[in-house]
Amino acid sequence: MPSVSAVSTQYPSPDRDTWTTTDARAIYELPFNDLLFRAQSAHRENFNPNQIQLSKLLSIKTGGCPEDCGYCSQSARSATGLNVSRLMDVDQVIDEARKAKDGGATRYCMGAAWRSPKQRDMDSVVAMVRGVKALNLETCMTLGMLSSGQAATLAEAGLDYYNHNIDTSERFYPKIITTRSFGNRIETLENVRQAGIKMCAGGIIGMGETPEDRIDMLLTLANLPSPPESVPVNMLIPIPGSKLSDATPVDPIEFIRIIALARILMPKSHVRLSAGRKNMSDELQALCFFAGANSIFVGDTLLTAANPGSDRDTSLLRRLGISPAPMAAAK
Ligand code: SAM
Ligand code: DTB
Ligand code: SF4
Repeated sequence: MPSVSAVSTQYPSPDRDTWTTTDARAIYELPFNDLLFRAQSAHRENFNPNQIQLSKLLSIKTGGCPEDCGYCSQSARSATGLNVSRLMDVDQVIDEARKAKDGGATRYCMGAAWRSPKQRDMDSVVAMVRGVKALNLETCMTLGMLSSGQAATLAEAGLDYYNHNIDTSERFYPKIITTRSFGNRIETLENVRQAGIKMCAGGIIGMGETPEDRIDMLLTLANLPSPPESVPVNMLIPIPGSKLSDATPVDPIEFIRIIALARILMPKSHVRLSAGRKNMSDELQALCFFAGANSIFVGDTLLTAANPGSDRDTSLLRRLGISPAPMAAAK
């Protein structure tokens, strides 16, 4: 194991050169306490360590998706027994957003089980963005692949964030998804960035990938021309009937190491402890917050799967002395 001093302690300078694979692997392999100390130091330089951002998810169009993502409950190619629904009405989405705001969320994330939005759906999603923004919530959407024109339309509507995950390393990607490529994902991220929408991009841990795949996924994100403002790290929720229903659970210590590495490689980004918290102990979540995670999804449900819910989260945050972060000032 290398000591702290054996690894470069400088971030790429000034803030943004590229990180090398050698550096990232050496940081990941530091003794646990050195790794967490370094991650917590990077965290404190950039954020209030006792605040976390609260987001709420809503599935605005559930199931029947043509893509074959092996982890997902919503792929039409897996027998997950999910009820398929049409795109929700705009008013209903805005009502749900109001409830989320009352529950303390500052960002509202709307997800659709599409390969990409159809032109005929764009008016509705634009109306959703405008309506949710009018409630003084930050808006986020995840609708699959976007053309540059669609990204421009969403930017014009005032969309704050677009979520589009690279999910894993480029090498492991074809083992999980065959209906679109890693390159397709990067193209959409470029379209989002070009349109001036903030980027939310991360991935999933626990799909049978190696530690090197996890590290390479973070390196791809950190080395984008500008890294994502928001980095969701999901722990796989094994969905019965999906291809990954029997995936081997992740070692929690390795999971914490990945959160710490995300914090160090992308010191100014929000790192979201995303799907999978329901299966995590309070202690594991606490260590993830110490390692630099500073955002969560609140509420009983993610898109289709269960989340801890407000009683457990309120109790956990109170016991940790962590409070919800106020909404970022609009730029
Ligand atoms: N259809 C859109 C897309 O794929 O871009 C948006 C919705 S999709 C459900 C959003 C992300 O949720 C996926 O990219 C994946 O990272 C994450 N996700 C989906 N199912 C999951 C599961 N069972 N466990 C953990 N994360 C999951
Ligand atoms: C992300 O990285 N995680 C969220 C959000 N982006 C859209 C989705 C998690 C989905 C978990 C499985 C489900 O609810 O179906
Ligand atoms: Fe469809 Fe998104 Fe699920 Fe893939 S992750 S099957 S694109 S809803």
